[in-house]
Amino acid sequence: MKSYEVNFDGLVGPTHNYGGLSYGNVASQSNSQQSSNPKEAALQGLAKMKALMDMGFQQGVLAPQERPDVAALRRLGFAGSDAQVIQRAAKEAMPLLVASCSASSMWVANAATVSPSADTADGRVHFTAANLNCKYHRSIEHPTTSRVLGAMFADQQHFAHHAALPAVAQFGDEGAANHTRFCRAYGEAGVEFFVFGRSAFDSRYPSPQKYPARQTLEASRAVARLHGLSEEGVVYAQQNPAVIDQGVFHNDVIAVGNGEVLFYHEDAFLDTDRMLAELSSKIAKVGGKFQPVCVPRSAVTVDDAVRSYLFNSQLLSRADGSMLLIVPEECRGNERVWNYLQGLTGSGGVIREVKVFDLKQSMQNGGGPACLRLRVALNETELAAVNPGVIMTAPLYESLTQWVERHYRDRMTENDLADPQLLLECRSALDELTQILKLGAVYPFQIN
Ligand code: SUG
Repeated sequence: MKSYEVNFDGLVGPTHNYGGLSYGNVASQSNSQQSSNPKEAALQGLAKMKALMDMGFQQGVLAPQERPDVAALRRLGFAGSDAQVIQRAAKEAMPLLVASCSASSMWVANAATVSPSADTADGRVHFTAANLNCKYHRSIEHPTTSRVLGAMFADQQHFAHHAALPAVAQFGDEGAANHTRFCRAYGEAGVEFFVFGRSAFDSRYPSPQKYPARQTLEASRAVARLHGLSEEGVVYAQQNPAVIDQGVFHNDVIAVGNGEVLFYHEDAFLDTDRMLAELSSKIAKVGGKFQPVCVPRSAVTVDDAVRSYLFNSQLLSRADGSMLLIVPEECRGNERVWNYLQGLTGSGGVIREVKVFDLKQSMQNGGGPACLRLRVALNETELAAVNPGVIMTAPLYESLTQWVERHYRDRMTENDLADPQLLLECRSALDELTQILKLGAVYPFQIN
């Protein structure tokens, strides 16, 4: 049976703004309070989805969330009508209003961890929504994420959904951004690679000194258990705490894998040799030949990687077995990175081509091509069981583009977030979106 990697990209929501909310994420910190352009952000994302679809890749779309999140503000004690809740929060606690307006759900690599059916004990595709518990503005995403994923992958014969892990730092879980799967073919058993930043219960693992390590070993192990993965099909590795302290807040800022290939920076991991040996032997057991591609620090520094987002790229398999790397424009702007990429694609290795995309609006908050997509490996039968409303087609691209043109503002600052009119605009846009994507009622304003 045929199988595919389907990339579901997060559609940027109408409140996209630069709130400076993510300590440890260099771009979010340095662009704090700049004015954003939600319309451009959404169109940049849609252009990437369309381009990948046109290249013959399977492409889907994941809906944004209801923002401002008035219900979250009510839980923090702001009362009255919806407009009053927003006005009171703006007056008394602007940072909380900003957090409740973040369009951060666009980075769907953090929406969930997904294990394909070939790896799981019950033969279903498993999803665990990420609790994103390290940052308040992201911790409020998972209930709606679960409803949206449930509406996209509704067929219980093929899809199993797990609620987010307990919402405490000891189980901090950031989803697929710290998870990679290696396999020979998408429909065959693979090896799932979980990268954690610290251990909550075992002091033998070092922690970063400056910035938070968002993913714990205990969270990764819990997800592997929930998904019914076998010991032989899993490898755990620790991120180098020193790179977390340089702004590598997720593993997908310093490594990306696909098929039998791991493209990573020399400084990405602790105990790299042991990790490579374990990956190699476990991948061999499922019939594959592991191909690590290490980028030396002498060619690209960690700082170059953080600024250019070289590793936050999409590594895609082409029909002839070679691979294509989708990188952000910022890679072309960095001479060392761009030279490295020219050498890489010209070397006759597995990565043959690089394609560049302008995702500046998302990049300025620390979200590159890989952050914007959730990978779901599906066989033909499972793909047919996905809600067809969320699979990208030329007509869907047209209607989403027109929907963005109709509903989105082209400028957003902190003052705009305090405008109660914005809430009404967002709700009417999202109401229409659920009809376009055939999701049914998934937003709090539609179900309460
Ligand atoms: O969680 N930025 C996101 C970026 C997530 C990137 N995802 C992956 N690497 N997979 C984060 O730090 C910034 C929001 C703001 O500051 O307005 C933000 O949430």
